[in-house]
Amino acid sequence: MSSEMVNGFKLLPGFLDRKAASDLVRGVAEIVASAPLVTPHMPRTGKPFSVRMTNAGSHGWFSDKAAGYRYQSCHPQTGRPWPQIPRDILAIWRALHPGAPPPQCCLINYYEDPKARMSLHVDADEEDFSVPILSLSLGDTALFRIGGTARKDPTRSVRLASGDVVSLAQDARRAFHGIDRIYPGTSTLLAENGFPGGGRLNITLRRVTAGG
Ligand SMILES: O=C(O)CCC(=O)C(=O)O
Ligand SMILES: [Mn+2]
Repeated sequence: MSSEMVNGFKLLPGFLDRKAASDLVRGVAEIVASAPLVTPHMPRTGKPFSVRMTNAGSHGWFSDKAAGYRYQSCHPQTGRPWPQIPRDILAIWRALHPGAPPPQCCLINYYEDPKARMSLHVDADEEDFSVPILSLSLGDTALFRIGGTARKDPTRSVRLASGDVVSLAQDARRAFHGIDRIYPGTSTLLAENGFPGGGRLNITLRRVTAGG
């Protein structure tokens, strides 16, 4: 079914060149060394996510069976505060979202399992929807799907390759989206930069609290 792309969706193909992407992946490897990747679980059902996650920033997103979706200031296993958001990531945010308050959450999703995916959802745990979300794709290509602000709205699929950047503003900020699949072996970026299992990393930057 064809449909208009939801307003506020912006794709910047190849925004990050190989050098910038390699530097980012190495920065993520450093974050993972002090804040290990964790498997989140769905609220209530306790079903595990197929991606593993960690965070940088003052607000880390996490979910488990007992307490559900939330932001928290510390890593759920180590109890330590999340590492700071790397400067190169903050610079990308400033370049693409000039005038916006800085991101508080740098969520890192690791799609290592070739079958890893993320079901259709809205990023809705933030207080402020006026600030756009920025999403960086690194490593294997993924099939991203985005619809409208209602679950029944038609969706469009877009391939996100390594170095692609997506901004979700306006209606797209509240739109349903997800990752239907990754294409294993389409990039060597991760394997060459500290992630021997290869796969795909997604870095999602969000403003969490209102004001600022
Ligand atoms: O992996 C992606 O590109 C999407 C991630 C996402 O939607 C999220 O973490 O909320
Ligand atoms: Mn999302």
